[in-house]
Amino acid sequence: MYGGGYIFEESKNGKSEAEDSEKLERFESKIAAGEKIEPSDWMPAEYRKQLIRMIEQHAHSEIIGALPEGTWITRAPGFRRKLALMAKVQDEVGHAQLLYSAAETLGKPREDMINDLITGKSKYSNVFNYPAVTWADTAIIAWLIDAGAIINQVANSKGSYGPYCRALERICVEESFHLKYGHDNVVFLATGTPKQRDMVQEALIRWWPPIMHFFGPSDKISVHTETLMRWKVKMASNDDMRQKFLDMYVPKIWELGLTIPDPLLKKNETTGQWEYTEPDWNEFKKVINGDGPCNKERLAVRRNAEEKGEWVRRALMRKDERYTVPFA
Ligand code: BYC
Repeated sequence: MYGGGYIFEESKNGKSEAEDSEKLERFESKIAAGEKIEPSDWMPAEYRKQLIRMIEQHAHSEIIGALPEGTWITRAPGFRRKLALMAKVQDEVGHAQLLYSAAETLGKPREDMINDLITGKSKYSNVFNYPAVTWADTAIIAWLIDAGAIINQVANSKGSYGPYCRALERICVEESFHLKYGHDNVVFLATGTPKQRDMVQEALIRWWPPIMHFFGPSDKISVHTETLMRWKVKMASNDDMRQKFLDMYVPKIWELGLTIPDPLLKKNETTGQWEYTEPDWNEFKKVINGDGPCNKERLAVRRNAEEKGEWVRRALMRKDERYTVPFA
């Protein structure tokens, strides 16, 4: 059972509320002590449900996230850029595999997760529903979206669920390479010809609003933050992660002489907080609910991959006599 709405996992098995409360207390004190929860440990059904939702969405984001950059492999400027981009895209798909495995430890089969992705039931990161119009868009994705992802993942790798934290640690190491690759690309363009500079500036203008959305809705309207932070699944709120990103990357962007398309963006030296134009949360909701510029295209590609790859899965799972190796 992975999707039940029960507060106490074992209430269905005839355990008394008192026993459940004891288990909940033990579970919460373990988390408070900084210990990891492992798949075979008792956990409240709501914790399981929230983890599946979040890890699954994260896995989908990696696999769909490979697509905007992936479309540039054939058009990368030069052999070295092509090799690096191929390796990055391959890494992102590998991250999805790690994350699907982590989510599977909570009881949801991978087939169900993929099915929920391609039927539009599950969400994935808003940012991947926008097109990579020019090569410079791939540079901005690799630098700034990977930077945002690292801020989120480094924090959450210190969280409470063992398999997710271990997957995040490994992912962060690879993401750091992606970030360096992205930064190198952006610096190259920003210090290049006027045309290259314009390209990267235009890409930054296109990607800034989705990047501000990337960290999730503001704390005032976030639905899950309170529960997730109480159980140390999320180690920082959406606004705190957004602030950290602005703190680390706005100076680096300005250093390159690029303009961020937000006239209100500035650090309030008294509060130490960045002030910015409130992101358009209606646009965000539209995009995460299937109505962004590329949602249909992204899911169509995934659906096609599922259909075309079915024979490979059948062969590997030895479900189809026609494709099994006779003497294996
Ligand atoms: N996009 O209550 P809230 C990568 C949804 S990939 C879409 O604040 P929560 C990369 C949220 O799911 C790495 N939906 O939620 C790959 C919820 O909807 P439901 C991507 C979003 O969970 C390839 C509703 O809004 N990183 O780096 O507390 C190439 C209310 O939100 C988004 C992850 O996936 C969003 N941005 O916090 C390059 C990190 N934000 O489920 C790079 C893992 C919110 O109630 N996820 N929603 O229908 C998280 O850390 C958290 O889920 C979030 C949101 C911080 C994103």
